[in-house]
Amino acid sequence: MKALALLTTVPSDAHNWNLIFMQLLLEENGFTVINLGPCVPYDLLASACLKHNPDVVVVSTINGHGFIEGKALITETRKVPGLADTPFFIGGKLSTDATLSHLYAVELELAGYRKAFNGGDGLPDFLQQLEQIKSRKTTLSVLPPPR
Ligand code: B12
Repeated sequence: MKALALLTTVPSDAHNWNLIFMQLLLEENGFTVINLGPCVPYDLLASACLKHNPDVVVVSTINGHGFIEGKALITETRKVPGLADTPFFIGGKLSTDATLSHLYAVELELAGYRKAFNGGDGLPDFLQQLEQIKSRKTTLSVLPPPR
């Protein structure tokens, strides 16, 4: 069975070509994708995670509010029982100040993202992370069920 990626963005972000790009990238790299579309409220994301139990959650945001709402997103979602360990990644244009975005990325990782990326430069690293998610799923699926 393919690994499942839940693709989302922050509540204020109305852009969607970035989401289409990420959906195609994830699909080309062997994932089934549920794309929640633009302007996703935190509670909708949490309920989608509980319903679909994704192997990874990918947040793509480019309107410049990612460093604020992305932090609120991970803080809110981590409070939900059952969602403490799901790997979350965030990327795009995290703020309107490109010179500060790498610092915001560190802040987002401290808040709970496995990794935060700025722009397209992080894509090779991101793809490596996806490989790890896929191989973990393969390993788990061949292990015998717990007694
Ligand atoms: C098209 C566009 C729009 C369209 C959106 C149409 C649509 N259906 O999506 C419209 C006109 C509606 C629009 C509106 C607005 N926009 Co606009 N928009 C753009 C524009 C020109 C292109 C965005 C795009 O589609 N890119 C194509 C995708 C494929 O590329 P990408 O998003 O950059 O994604 C790449 C990387 O960021 C990365 N990536 C993305 N997500 C992720 C996730 C992960 C995990 C990883 C690893 C990588 C990654 O990979 C992708 C490929 O390299 C950009 C400027 C630009 N040239 O980028 C401005 C831009 C994003 N918009 C901007 C703004 C400010 C707005 C508005 C607020 C304007 C306004 N005052 O109303 C509104 C937003 C409203 C809202 N609530 O969000 C700013 C954001 C500011 C910032 N971050 O610095 C930009 C950068 C323009 C600018 N230079 O000021 N916009």
